[in-house]
Amino acid sequence: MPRRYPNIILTGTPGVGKTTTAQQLVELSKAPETSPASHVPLKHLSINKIAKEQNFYDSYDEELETNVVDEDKLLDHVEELIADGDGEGGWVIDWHVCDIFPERWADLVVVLRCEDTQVFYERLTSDNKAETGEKRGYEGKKLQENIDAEIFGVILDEAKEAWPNEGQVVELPSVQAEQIEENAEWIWAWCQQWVQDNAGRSNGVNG
Ligand code: DAT
Repeated sequence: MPRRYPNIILTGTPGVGKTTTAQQLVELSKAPETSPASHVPLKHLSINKIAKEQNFYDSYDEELETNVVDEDKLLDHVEELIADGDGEGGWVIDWHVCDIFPERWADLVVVLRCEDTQVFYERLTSDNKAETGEKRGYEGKKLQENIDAEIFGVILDEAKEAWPNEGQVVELPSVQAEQIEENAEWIWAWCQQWVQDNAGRSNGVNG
């Protein structure tokens, strides 16, 4: 059955602002001024959180100081989650990896970018993770690899390869604080438009 609400993958290098943006987006979708016609219930699906809670870790990469996720276990679990509620959609899937997800899971892939290297460096070394509030404190190889990945747009390339159709992948800048809200609003408007364009598909009405 077609989805009633769109699924979005929100991706980008760690520290670009995925969690903060996803949280704002979900808040926007709950705003009381939303009219019933434009009601799009969005749910934040943090893959980091799931991997941690379900302990989907395979091993630990000492060099990159990071847990390695068992992708098969993770995909099975997320597939079950998003099939819930008759697969009505409305999931905002937030992770720094996107190309392991099946193409059919997402109606839009948003890649957040922080192309100001100084700002990004400061975020990775000093900022707190929006997810847990803990210091990110990246250093050494982990810091360098993430900075390089952001400079070269690695995740954007991966997203474009996995979702090759025109308009499926959108790149949004996330350097300045006000861009968090602008991006959340842009995605929110896109969701409402999607629902309008797809109305009737899921209720048996054929135009
Ligand atoms: P991610 O989920 O991509 O790892 P995050 O949402 O945890 O990133 O954000 C990391 C930190 O950077 C957090 O302290 C909030 C801050 N931040 C994110 N996007 C920002 C932006 N556009 N401007 C200023 N600060 C931002």
